[in-house]
Amino acid sequence: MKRKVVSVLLCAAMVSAMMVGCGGGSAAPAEDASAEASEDASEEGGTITVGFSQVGAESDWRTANSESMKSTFSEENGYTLIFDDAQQKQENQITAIRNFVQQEVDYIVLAPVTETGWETVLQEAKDADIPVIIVDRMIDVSDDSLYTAWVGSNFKLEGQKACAWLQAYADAKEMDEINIVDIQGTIGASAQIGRTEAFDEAAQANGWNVVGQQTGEFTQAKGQEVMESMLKSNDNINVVYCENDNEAFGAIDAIEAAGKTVGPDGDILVMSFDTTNAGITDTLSGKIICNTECNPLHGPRVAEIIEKLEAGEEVEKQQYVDEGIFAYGSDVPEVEVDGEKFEVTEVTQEVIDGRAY
Ligand code: GYE
Repeated sequence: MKRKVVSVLLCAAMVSAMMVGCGGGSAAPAEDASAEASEDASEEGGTITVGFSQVGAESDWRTANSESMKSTFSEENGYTLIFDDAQQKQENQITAIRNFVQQEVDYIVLAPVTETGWETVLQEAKDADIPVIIVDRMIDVSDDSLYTAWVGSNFKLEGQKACAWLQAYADAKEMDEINIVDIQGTIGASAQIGRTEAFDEAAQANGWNVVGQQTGEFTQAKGQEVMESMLKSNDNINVVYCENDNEAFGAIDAIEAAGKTVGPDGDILVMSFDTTNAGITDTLSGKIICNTECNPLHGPRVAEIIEKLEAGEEVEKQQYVDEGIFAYGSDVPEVEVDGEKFEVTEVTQEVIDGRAY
């Protein structure tokens, strides 16, 4: 993949020296395409250039994911990474992809903010013969040839595991009723669609009383705001299903500020997804009673796909990551979804210390 190295080196030098873009387009923030990296690349006789359009920096999960991508696609691993933070806006991602096409990168990696609206820009990448790898959330396109491969989580299954845990916990604790709020993720993102779908189905099947359902945009600030307003209008909430850890942190702040308590012996059970380090630490204390894993370490997985493509090998079109479910205490040792059993890990300090993120 040496053919594009010269233009990439020129581009990286231009971006770092003048903060302008290449090929007439506007500059994508190219924090990793430093002149230093370029010099090393030229010494080594060429690297693989990856343009990565990241959703944003909305959550701890996202930070861990960005770090995984940056440490994998490093110059010492033979890559030049052009990293673009889209600040949770699809239009920024579309601009970034167009810049990557102009810069003639070797691969485009896209973590899409929402599922729809990608046809036009991905057709442009296809016309330029640049393979596109989708990571984390999925895209909804009628033509599968618009991307080469996808790797990410089974978000519906994550939600189903979490909901199965709640019903089993409610049975074990003989809870009379479940008055539950769903603080959703970014509407239209696969992680929201899957987790909400599982929630809606479980609420209906188990007769939970859904007190409220509103997006918290996967952020702590919005999670707090939504929980505050839900608490003002409802006195009976006893469970909150947060679609990620950062929303849970915000919800806990709102609950405590309202003079209520969280935890196994408190007023409200807080559930969450991601199992980030801070999230699972709150599960150790019971503040987050159940935390369903969503693994952010996609860098090596994407690199494996690229290495196979470089070697001319076939790659799987879609790959799901294996994930666990973690809880405070051992009231529910396992959950069952569609006949399949999943062990629930009781969080201890050893469990936290033994994790990779
Ligand atoms: O759960 C959330 C992040 O798409 C899996 O996005 C990702 C989700 C993750 O903001 O914390």
